[in-house]
Amino acid sequence: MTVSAVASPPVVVTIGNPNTGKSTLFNALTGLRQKVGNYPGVTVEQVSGSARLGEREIRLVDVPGTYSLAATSPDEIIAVDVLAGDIVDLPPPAAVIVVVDATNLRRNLFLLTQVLEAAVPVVVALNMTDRLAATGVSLDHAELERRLGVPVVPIVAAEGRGIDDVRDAVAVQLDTPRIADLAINPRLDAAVAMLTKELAKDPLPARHLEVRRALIDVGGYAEQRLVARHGEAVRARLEALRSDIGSGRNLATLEARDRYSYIQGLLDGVEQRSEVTRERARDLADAVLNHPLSGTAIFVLVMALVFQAVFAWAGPLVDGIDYLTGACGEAATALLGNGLVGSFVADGVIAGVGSVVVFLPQILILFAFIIVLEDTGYMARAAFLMDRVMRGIGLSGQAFIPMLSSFACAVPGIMGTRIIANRHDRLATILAAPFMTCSARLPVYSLLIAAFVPDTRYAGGLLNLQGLVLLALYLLGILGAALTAWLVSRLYWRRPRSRFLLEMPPYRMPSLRAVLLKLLSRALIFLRRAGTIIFAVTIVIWMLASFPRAHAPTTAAVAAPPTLENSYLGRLGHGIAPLFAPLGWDWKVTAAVLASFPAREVVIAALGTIYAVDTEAEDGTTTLTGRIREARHPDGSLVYTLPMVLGLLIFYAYCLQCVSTVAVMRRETGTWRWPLVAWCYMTALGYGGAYVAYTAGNALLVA
Ligand SMILES: Nc1nc2c(ncn2[C@@H]2O[C@H](COP(=O)(O)OP(=O)(O)OP(=O)(O)O)[C@@H](O)[C@H]2O)c(=O)[nH]1
Ligand SMILES: [Mg+2]
Repeated sequence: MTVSAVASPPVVVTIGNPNTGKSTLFNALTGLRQKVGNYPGVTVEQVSGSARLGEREIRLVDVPGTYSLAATSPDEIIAVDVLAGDIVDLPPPAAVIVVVDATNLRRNLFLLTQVLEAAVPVVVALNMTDRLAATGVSLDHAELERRLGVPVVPIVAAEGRGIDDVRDAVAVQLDTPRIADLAINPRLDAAVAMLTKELAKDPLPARHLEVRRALIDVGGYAEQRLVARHGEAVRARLEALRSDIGSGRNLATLEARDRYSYIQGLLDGVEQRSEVTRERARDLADAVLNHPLSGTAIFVLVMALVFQAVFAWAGPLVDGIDYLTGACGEAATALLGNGLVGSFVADGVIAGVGSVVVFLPQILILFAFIIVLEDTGYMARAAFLMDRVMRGIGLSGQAFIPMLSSFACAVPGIMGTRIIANRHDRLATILAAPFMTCSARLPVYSLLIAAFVPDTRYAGGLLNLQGLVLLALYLLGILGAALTAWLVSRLYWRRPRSRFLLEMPPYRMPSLRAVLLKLLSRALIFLRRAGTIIFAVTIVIWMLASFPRAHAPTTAAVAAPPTLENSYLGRLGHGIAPLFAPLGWDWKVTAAVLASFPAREVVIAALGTIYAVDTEAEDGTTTLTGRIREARHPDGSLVYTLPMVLGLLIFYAYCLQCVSTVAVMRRETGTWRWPLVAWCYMTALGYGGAYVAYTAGNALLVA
């Protein structure tokens, strides 16, 4: 090291099995708010933040969970790369915190023993110790620490207990170099040492860890990397060493056998299990929820109730916000007058952005349910149930969690596909994900439903028609996703092979604080979009709708606003309208839909602004719902007829109107090909569906 080297903070990584609380610990140590959830595969990329250990600062890195260093899926590979120091701009870790689920030690220690084979300081964070009693396990952690030779710190990350002990232990370990002294298979260790030495002459020397994986995992990630770096000769060398060590037996099988017998020895006398009734309750609940019949029935019931709530509970709140934006608009007009500024604030900003913000309550209600269902562990049961269905349409069961996240937004959904190891399965999921009804579609659906679907109630008020229609639209999205996945898997002539490996998380009482925090972050995402992209598009629409100003022939000072028909927007809209006339749209709908291609909820803001500017259509109603109900074609017929509205809903269910999704598809597939294919395919499907609904609907109405 040169003297001039500026000390950048040492890197410490939290590594461990999925769903063990790594991100929870990371958040506690850094004060950040990474996503946490009660199912495996929540974290799919590495995230870093700084944390303080007394005087000292460290750079803490959170990575996706992995069961083994034999990484196969893109998210697991990230964990291994971070550990090996193979990430650009991220130095190799100076210490590793292995987060271990105390209630599931046997499986968790598998990864730990692999990490211990690297010469890096290790602290074991023994998490979930609050659940030990409930699962009937008692642990002698001091004895475990003695046997492992590295600090074992019992913690409850979710409640912040033991976090300072982790800080102290890491601080000590950072100053104590550790030699890899774990010897599980001496012959393998010797071969690893030998090959590492042989490859050390190359400009990019190989590390022990990587060589070990390359030897054990035939054709795996590590082998491919070694061959890419050191040439084809390595492959033959690996083969020779493998048959040497294993005498013909599979090294991966040997590894599992050796490690588990070592772990058996470690835990003997450390872990005591006793029969506990809580576990039996869990088994009973699982039997009911995972059963194809009772499980499906409960799932459908739960979902139906959730969608009821979206309309039933949000009503008063939506009315309140609607009233407020109306009042704000009127106040702005009263204050600023009917001139350019007044119109800009009232018709542009308030009518546009306000019309989208109105939908915040519904989005929050829907997410409150989804978050609670996730945190209790119910969603993982639903995922298990869907396994057969998913495989039937050509998706792997692992696709469930990414598809589920897509109900919020396709962007995290598509990133979540990193847990899928198989490339084709992953692609099918990426292409299917944008069909799931994201929260940006909810406002569009909700506006049209509130305006055109009567609030009829059934079953003594328990079910209402509006909620059922909304549920149907969600099912329409799922249908589109299923069709797409099926098509993709057909085109590739293959079916997913991998059995579903989702591990059942425990049932938990969700904490109010965690639920509220997640809701807050959803609300902020929504409002941020309203304040940026929606705001910007609204201004553009308002300008296009308010200019050019006609210059009065006399000396009158103020130029008169154009009629909407004669504005730039009107001329543009009229120009493009013929393209969408077959769907029954007038130029105003066309203009609003086109404006919403970058982000679909913009359509609401655009309609809000267009109808607000359109003074001729003014007839006393101030809400957007009222205005679209009254909108008419030049010949006096209503624009929003039932067939047209159905078509519009289908258009929004199927079109890929979201730049962020296109961008993340590009990033995750590494080419423009797939986002382009998806965009054309989805737009064609949306237009086609809308056309069929409109023409068939009209034909039925006439008949
Ligand atoms: N009972 C209990 N629950 C915990 C504890 N720590 C975390 N959890 C919960 O465990 C679940 C998983 O936590 P995460 O931090 O998302 O786990 P992770 O290891 O980052 O998971 P992946 O990113 O999917 O690998 C969440 O529901 C947490 O609230 C704990 O000490 N006790
Ligand atoms: Mg995580």
